[in-house]
Amino acid sequence: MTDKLDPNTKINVEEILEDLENYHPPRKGWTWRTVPEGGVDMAGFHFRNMSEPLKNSVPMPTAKYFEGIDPQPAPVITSEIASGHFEDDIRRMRMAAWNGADHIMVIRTTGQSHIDGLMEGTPEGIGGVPITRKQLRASRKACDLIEDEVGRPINFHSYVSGVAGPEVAVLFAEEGVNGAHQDPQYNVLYRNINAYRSYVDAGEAKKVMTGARIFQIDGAHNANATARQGWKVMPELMVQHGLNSAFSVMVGMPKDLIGLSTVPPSAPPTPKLWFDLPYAVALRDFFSEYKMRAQQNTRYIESDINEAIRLHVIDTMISMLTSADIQSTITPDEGRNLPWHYNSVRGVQTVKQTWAALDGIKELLTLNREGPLGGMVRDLKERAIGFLTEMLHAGGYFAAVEQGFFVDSAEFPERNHDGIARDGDGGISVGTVIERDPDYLAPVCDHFGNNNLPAGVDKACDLVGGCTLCDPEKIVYIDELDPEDSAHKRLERTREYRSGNLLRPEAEWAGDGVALVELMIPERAEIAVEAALEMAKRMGLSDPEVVNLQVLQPAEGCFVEVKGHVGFDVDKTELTIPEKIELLPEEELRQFVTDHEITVVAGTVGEDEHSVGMREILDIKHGGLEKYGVKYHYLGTSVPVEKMVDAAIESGSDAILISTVISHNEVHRTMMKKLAELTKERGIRDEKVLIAGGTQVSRDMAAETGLDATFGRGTKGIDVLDAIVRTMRGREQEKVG
Ligand code: B12
Repeated sequence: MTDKLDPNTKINVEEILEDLENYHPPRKGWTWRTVPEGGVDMAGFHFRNMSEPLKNSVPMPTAKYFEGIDPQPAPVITSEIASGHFEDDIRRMRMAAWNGADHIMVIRTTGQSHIDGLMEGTPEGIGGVPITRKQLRASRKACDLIEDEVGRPINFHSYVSGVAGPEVAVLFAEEGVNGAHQDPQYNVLYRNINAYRSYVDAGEAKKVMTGARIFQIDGAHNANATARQGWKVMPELMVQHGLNSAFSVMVGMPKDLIGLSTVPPSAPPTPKLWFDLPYAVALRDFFSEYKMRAQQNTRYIESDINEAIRLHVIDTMISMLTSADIQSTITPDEGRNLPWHYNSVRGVQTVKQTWAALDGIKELLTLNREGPLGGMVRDLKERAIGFLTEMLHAGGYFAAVEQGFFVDSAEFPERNHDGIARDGDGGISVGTVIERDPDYLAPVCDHFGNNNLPAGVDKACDLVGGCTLCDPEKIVYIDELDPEDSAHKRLERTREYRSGNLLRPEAEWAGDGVALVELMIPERAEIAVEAALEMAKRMGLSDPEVVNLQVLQPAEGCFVEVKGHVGFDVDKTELTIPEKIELLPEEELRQFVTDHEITVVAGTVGEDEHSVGMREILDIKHGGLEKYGVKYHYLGTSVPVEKMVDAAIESGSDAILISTVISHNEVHRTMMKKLAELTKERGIRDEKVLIAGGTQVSRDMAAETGLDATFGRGTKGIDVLDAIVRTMRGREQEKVG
C-alpha cells in the first residue's frame, strides 16, 4: 500500500479497499484550521483572517496574476459529497480538498435513518451513500492520504439519527469519524420516531460522540428548509438550537464540540439582509459560547446554477459580517440533481473567493446596532423567549410536540396550526424505553446514564479488558453482506474508465458518460424545450433531459441546459497529445540574441487597440524580449498589416510580432493569414519569423494560418524568444543542409 499520494497520479481506490480489516484511524476528533494571529502575508498582500496555506492545492484561476497564491479562509469549509458510489466519492474528496475543503460531509442513502441497525458492506446508495464500517474505513483511510497530500487535516462527517443512532455513534467513534449531525428533534419531527425514545437515544449518542471528540451539528436548518416562508420560523429555529445545545451540555458534551446549523432563511428578490442579518446577529448573541456552522440557503433554489452561486456569495458575506466557525458549501446544482462533483468544487470555490475578497470586512465595517438592526435583533430574541415560555406553559417540550408547536409556518406568537404534531404514545419504536435495573452494569466506556461500576473500577471497560472504543482489535469487521452489490463489482465495471485507456465524460459516477449542453434557443419556452431536446439527440446524446430553462424574453428566446449521455468511448491511446515544448536554456537564448543582434517589429494589428498583452511580451519589466537583449520597433495599436511588413523590411528586422486580441467574426484569423500572405507576396516569407498572439489565439493556429508560431494567454517573452531562435536555427540548418 502506498503511504503517499503523487499529485500527478490518480488515487488508487482498489488499493484503499485492501486490508481494511486491519485499518484503524491514526487520530480521532475534530480539527480546526490553524489561523495565525497576526494574519497571513502572501505575494505582498496582507490577509487578516485567513488560515495557513496548503501544501498542494488548486488556486483560483485569477491567482496566476498574483504569484499563484491560494489564500485559505479561517473557518473550516464543508463540501457535501454523496453520489451513491462511495468509491467515486473518494476521488471527489481529493478534488474538494485540493480546492480548499477540509470537512467532507457524506450524506446517507435514502432510508438509512429508518433502518433499526447498522448496514454492512458497500452496497450502492440512492440519494447518498450507505454508511457502513467498510465504507467509513475506506473513506477515512483515503482522507489520511489526502490530508497528508494537501497538508491540512480533513474532518470526515456523517449523520447520527434514526432508531440506530447510538449504534451509529459507536461506529463513528470506533472508525474515527470527526463530525456528525445529532439532534433528537430531527428524529421526532421528520422521522416520526417516538419522542422519548429519541431523547434517550440522543443521550447515549452524544455521550459516545463526546468520548471520541466528534463535533456535533444540530438539525434546526431542517425546519428552515421545510417552511415555505423560512424567515417566519426564525424564533422557532432559535428555540430548536437552544433545546439541542442545552440537552447536549446536560449529557456532558463540551461547548466547543457543539455547533449550530445556521442558514440565512430568505433569498432575493426579498430584501434578504433585513431578515437574515438580524437572525444571524441574534443567534450569535444568544449562543456566543457555541460554534456556528453556517450553511447556505437552498430552499428557494431550483435549477439555475448561477442564481445559486450568487445567493451563496451573499450568504457567505452574512457569515463574514457575523461569524462562522464552519462555512458549509452547498453545490449550486442542489436543486436539480445529486451533486455533480465539479459543482461540489464550485461551491468550495465560491466560498474561497468570497472569503478572500472580503477578508477583514469586520475591521472596515461595523454592524450598526443603533439603527433598525438592534430593534430587529431584540424582537427575534423576545419571540424566541416567548416561544419557550409558552412551551413551558403547555406542559413542557413533549407536550408542546404533541400540540404541534414545531414547524408551524407562522411567525411566533402567531400560529398557522400547520405544525408537525407527534403523539408521545406513538411513533416508531414507541414503548421501547425501559428503565434500567438499579444494579445495571455495562462494561463499556462513554455510556450514558446510570452504570453501577464495582468499587475501585474507574474505567468501565477495565472489567472486560477493554471495549471497542479503547481497543480497536476487538471490533468485528464484516466485509460484505452481498458480494454482488459491492464496490468491488462496481469498480470492475468501471476499471477501463478509471485506470484503463477509455474515456467518457463524468458527472455522477465513473464512466457514466453524462454531458451537459448549453443552448440559446431563439423561441418561446414551449418550443425551446422541444427544440433543445431534438438538438441534443442529433448531437448524439441519448436520454436527453432539459435540466434548466431560463426565459430571456418571452418571445425572443430561452437559455436551455440539456443533460444527456454520450454513448461512445474515446481511447486515450488514439489521441494526439501535443508535445510539451521544452524551452531552450536561457543562456543559450541570450547568446543567440547577441550573436545575431536580433531585432523585431511589433504592434497590434487591424483596428484593435489592445496593447497590454503585446507590451508584456516586449517590456523588460514583465520579463519580455527586451530582457534577453532583443531590440524592438513598437508600432503601436491599430496598425495595418501592410505597415508591419513594410517596417520589417525597412528596419531589416528578424521577426514580425503581431497582437490580435479581438477575435469577433474570426478577425484574428484573418489578420494572421494576411500576414503570411503579404510576406509571401513581398518575397520575404522565409527571411522573417512570423509570430502572432492574443487572447483567443492558440498554439495550433500557426499551422492553420501559415505563421511560424502563435501564442495565447499566459505567454511570456521567453516563450516567444524560444520560438524565434528555433525558427531561425531551423532555417540556418536548412541552408547548410
Ligand atoms: Co477590450 N475586449 N475592448 N479593452 N478588453 C476584451 C479583450 C474582450 C475579450 C472583452 C469582451 O468583450 N469579452 C473583447 C474581445 C472579444 C473578442 O473578440 N474575443 C474586448 C472588446 C470587444 C473591446 C472593444 C472592441 C469594445 C468596444 O469598444 N466595442 C474595445 C476595443 C476597441 C478597439 O480595439 N478598437 C475594447 C477596449 C478595451 C480597453 C478598455 C481600451 C482596454 C484595452 C487597453 C489597452 O490595451 N491599452 C481593454 C481591455 C483591457 C480588455 C480586457 C479587460 C483585458 C485585456 C488585457 O489587457 N489582458 C479584455 C477582457 C479580458 O481578457 N479579461 C477585454 C491582459 C493581457 C496581459 O492579456 O491581452 O491576453 P492578453 O495578452 C497575453 C496573451 O494573449 C499573449 O501574451 C500576453 C501576455 O501573456 N499575447 C501575445 C497578446 N498579444 C500578443 C502578441 C504576441 C506577438 C504574442 C507572442 C503573444
